[in-house]
Amino acid sequence: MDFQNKDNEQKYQADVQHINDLINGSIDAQRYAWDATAQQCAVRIEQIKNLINDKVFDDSSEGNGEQQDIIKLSKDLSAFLERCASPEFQVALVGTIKAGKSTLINALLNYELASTRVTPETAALTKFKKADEDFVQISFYTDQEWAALWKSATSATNTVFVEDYNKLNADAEKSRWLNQPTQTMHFNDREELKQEIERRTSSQHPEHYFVKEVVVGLKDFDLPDGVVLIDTPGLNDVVTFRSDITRGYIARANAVFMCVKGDSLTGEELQTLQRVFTNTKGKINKVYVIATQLDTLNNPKSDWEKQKVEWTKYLKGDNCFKSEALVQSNLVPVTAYLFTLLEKYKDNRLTEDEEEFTLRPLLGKFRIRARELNARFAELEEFTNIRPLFHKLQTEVVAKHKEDLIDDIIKTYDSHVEEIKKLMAAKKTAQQQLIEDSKKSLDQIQAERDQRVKELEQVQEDKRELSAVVKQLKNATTQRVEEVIAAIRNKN
Ligand SMILES: Nc1nc2c(ncn2[C@@H]2O[C@H](COP(=O)(O)OP(=O)(O)OP(=O)(O)O)[C@@H](O)[C@H]2O)c(=O)[nH]1
Ligand SMILES: [Mg+2]
Repeated sequence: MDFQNKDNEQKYQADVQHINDLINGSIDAQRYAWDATAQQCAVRIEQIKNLINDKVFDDSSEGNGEQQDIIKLSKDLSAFLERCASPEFQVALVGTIKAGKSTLINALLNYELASTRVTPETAALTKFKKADEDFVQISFYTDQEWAALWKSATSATNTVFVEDYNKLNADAEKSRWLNQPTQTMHFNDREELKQEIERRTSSQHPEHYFVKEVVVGLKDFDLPDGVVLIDTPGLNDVVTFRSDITRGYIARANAVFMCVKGDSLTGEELQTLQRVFTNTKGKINKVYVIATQLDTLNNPKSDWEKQKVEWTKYLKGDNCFKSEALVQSNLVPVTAYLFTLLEKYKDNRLTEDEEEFTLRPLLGKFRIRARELNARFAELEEFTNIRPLFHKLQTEVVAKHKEDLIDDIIKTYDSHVEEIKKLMAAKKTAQQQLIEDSKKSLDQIQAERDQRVKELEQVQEDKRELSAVVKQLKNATTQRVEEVIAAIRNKN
């Protein structure tokens, strides 16, 4: 571009340099160093995000509607970068209220960390993962999120949420917790850690209403780094705001364990199953239907065999697994509570009461007398099926977790690149128009030039030119984004 005003030319050059700095500047590629492909994708996206977030790209003064799209895109790109920086392979345990999700998590962790109860219990999403030391991290709702949750709770036909909230006098606690920054507590003692989780997630405590998410880091978590087990509130939670969060996790999860009580594939369960399959399109083989609490059947072994035939008829259908073979491998029966009792018995951690009134009556279901327990321990443990499920989790579900994560990152990256390309094409057309317009105006001003006083003429000329410079600059920015995209294409 030819400049008549030296200052304008300098400004233009400085801004072009600024754009180049944004692209080549201070990106911390080490954040994404866990994998070379993820790093490449993340650095490219971060370059583009820096460009589109910069003030030279801001069209708001022109009232351009595309600015909203840019803001949304920028948010999506930030979320993508977060995923690239701390990748999580999520295994979500979902199901209706009281399906036994938390009890199953405890059996898989081999420690009763998630709180379980006969009444609706898990209110906040709880994530378990491997860490260098045991910790609990609590995040709280913001005012805005709370307003949305409260609206959802008060508009629900079922009033139980509001009644319980009032009963626990939770409103008096509200200001203490909303908007609080995330808190992290480290523990040396497992029981203390357990109490902390209970205090924050159990429906018995008023503050649980304001807890958005709990992350539990465990030293002896027996799954690879990056794998996260997620305990979720029931999908039939009366507050749709909360069940919607769980639904979001189903869509995002890398694998879903859908817990269904072994004695009840009822209408509600079927409906919930349906929703899970709808939300996990394309990942059917990563859905596991876990039949829970088999010991509650009158005759656990033979009753389950009969139930299984019935369940299979439904699950092999087009709305679910679409194949009987997949049902055979992905329908897994468990008895998590019995497993935990047996583990405690083996390690002498059962109280006398638990042994007498909880374990013994259960043995009756299997026609095992108390004195036969040691001899038939292995048979009972085998029936709980927890170890085979854990083995499946290790070998089938998370064995290729890194590859799956990268696959996911590449797919998301490609879809973002498509989105960026579309937005840039629209923007470029608009900018070309603006440049043409500003040149046309310049000619008009020149035609009137002779009629005006010389200095005034010069001032207006400079102003026009400056305007053209700004437009040109925006064009240059778009051009650079396109160049980055072209580089991406070459990479592919
Ligand atoms: N007998 C028996 N009881 C079980 C089993 N699993 C869970 N329970 C009981 O069922 C009740 C509900 O279990 P939870 O694990 O809290 O169920 P949940 O799905 O996490 O429930 P919410 O968090 O409220 O949705 C508790 O009283 C458990 O002790 C099992 O395998 N056998
Ligand atoms: Mg629970």
